[in-house]
Amino acid sequence: NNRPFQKTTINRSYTVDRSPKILITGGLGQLGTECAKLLRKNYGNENVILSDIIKPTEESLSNGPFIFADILDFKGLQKIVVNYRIDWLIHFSALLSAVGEQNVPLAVRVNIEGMHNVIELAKQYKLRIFIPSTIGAFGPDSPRNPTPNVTIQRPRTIYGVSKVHAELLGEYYHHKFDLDFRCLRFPGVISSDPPGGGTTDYAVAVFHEGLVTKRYECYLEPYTRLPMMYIKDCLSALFQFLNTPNEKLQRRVYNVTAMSFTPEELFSELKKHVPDLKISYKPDARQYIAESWPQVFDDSEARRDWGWQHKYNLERLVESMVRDVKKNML
Ligand code: AKB
Repeated sequence: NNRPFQKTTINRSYTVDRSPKILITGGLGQLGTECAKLLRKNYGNENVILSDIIKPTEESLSNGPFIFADILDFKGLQKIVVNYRIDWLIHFSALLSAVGEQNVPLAVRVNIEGMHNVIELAKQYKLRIFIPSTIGAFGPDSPRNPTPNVTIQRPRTIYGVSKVHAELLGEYYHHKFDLDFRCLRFPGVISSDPPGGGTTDYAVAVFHEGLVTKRYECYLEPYTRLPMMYIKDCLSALFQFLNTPNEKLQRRVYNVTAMSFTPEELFSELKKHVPDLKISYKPDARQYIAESWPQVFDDSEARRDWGWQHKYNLERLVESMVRDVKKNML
């Protein structure tokens, strides 16, 4: 292993001459596998444990440990933290916005009860804990263009409500118990791994369906502007933020983004690569969700406090996605 020797601040109280041991929950969702790859490159394969309750693919098993972990089972989580000597927890398990509306009781269990378990676990074992939040943590009363870091948050989805709850509980545990809670509000993330159940997913699905069938029926209106970012930017924000010393953080929850576009703007960029692509529009309930969310996300505080910078604009994003999806199709 040719990783540089690292001095790592494991939590506020101690710095050790070893890599942190990291557990990723909900590891088989949109971000987990790629996130594990990035962290393993930096901290070593054996130090990053991917977990989920669903069966892994060959790829998810390919470069490091994968284990079963149910976020609703507190004792099971304790066992993992102790047995693997976990230092950092990255908590991806969640039902996204559209699918959450279809099964509210399940979203309450996974997004709220599950989060209660991991945050309590992090407090008990003094873990650094990262929980992603989202543009979905805002609602129709929030300013939409731009949406600043601190403003009114009255979301109208259970997903949004659960994320505001996570933000507030994390901040509270930080102030009350000194928990090293960190949270980024992500926009729609675009990756070649399919997401599932989100409102921004059209911007992923169009690549998968469009490149194969040359057709795509969009469930949002052509003019619906939403903040977005390419997965590489999303994961580098996460990595950089996780490694920012506590003294630099002015807050525990930051907006991050890269760009904002409408379906129409994305499709016209994609048509440069797929000229015979046929688009039609059939808006559904997800339109109402999208219309209550930010159009332009103000992430100036993340840029100022810990140097966040995105690399991918719309043109580079489309170029990379076409390449990634074609590679996966072969
Ligand atoms: C969703 O659309 O639900 C997610 C998100 C923006 O958090 N992709």
